[in-house]
Amino acid sequence: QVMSSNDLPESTKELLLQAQSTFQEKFSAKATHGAFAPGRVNLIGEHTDYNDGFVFPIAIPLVTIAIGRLNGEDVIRVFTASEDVDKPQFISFPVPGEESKLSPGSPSWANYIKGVIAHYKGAVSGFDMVVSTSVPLGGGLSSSASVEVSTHTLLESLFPTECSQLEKALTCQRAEHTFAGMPCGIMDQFVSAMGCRDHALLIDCQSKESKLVRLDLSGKSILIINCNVKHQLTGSEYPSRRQNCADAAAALGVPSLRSADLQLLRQHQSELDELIYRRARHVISEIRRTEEAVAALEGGDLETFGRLMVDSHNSLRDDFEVSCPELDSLVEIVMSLPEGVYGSRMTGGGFGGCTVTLCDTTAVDTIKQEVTKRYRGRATFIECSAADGARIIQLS
Ligand code: GAF
Repeated sequence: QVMSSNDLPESTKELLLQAQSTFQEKFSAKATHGAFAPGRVNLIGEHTDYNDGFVFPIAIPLVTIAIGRLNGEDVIRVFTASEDVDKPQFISFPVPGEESKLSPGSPSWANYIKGVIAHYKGAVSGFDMVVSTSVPLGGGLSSSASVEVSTHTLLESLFPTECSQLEKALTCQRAEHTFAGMPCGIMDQFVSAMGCRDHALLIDCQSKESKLVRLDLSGKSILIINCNVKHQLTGSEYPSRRQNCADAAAALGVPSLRSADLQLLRQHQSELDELIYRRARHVISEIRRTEEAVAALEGGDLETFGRLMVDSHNSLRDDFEVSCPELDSLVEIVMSLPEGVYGSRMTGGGFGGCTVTLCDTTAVDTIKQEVTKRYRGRATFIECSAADGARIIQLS
């Protein structure tokens, strides 16, 4: 999957040009190989991926660019153009081999890159690399997956090897587990690798099969609103939710919550801790909602799709407890508009980040005005379409 730099969307082209000039400046040479990988927004199916459930994300036109060049030495040098990362922005380390295994450390931004190099299927030799992104860092739009998948795609270009898209997503997920310490599911890396323009991706996280669902947005918009708050997620909350789900599945006697239904859950209610019961109720109902939402979209029923988005938000807020006052307030403001809004919900892991809203394009300005007037913090808006997944870029 190779794309000429001339065919890139304008915003990606601009980011690439900046990365190329940074590369020239830092390494006194021209980059010869390049790749990009997008961030994502999940339309519905939250905290279901690590329960073998369904998710329904799109890749977005915000991307990470990774460009590089073989350096003929036994060293890998990486510069990040992002300034709001822990310093230094430049690191170098020996090419991993028998004597020098890669390990995570500081600066933390480099762990995503080192992790992918460490787990890459092919043999790697020395190279120089610049990474640059337009995905807001820590904004719940999968900036980390886009760094991992763009790094992997650059490696595929520099060191070609047989590797399926699924293997690539799994390698990047493994990098995040082992080098960034985040026990994420497969959704973010999967859609960053396999997203497709004008389509959402229904991923069955049990079979790891996926289906593209056409997203006809004529007269409609997907509006992402960033609440610009990040409460701690990587720390303890995400792993503890995973544990709650594993405990629930064990108590219900099923391999994962995908195999349970609400009836089974109710039968076991008296033996379950109240918190575990609510966690499971979110996951089980969210898996069902996701299937219903996809069917509604395929049938052109946006009202039902929107209602399920709001049900999803309420369940994440009340049962799974991963929302926060800022996200709740954004959803409430948007849903209080009298017309033009189908649905709105928090998206991604939670505890900050973004909401996603499905609305008529004519309602976008009113939503922005209303949020700007009523939201207590500083919200930022991204109107987005469904974009392509990662590609190798043929540099001109
Ligand atoms: C984060 C994780 F990385 C995903 O795997 C997923 O679990 C998501 O939170 C919640 O749906 O983005």
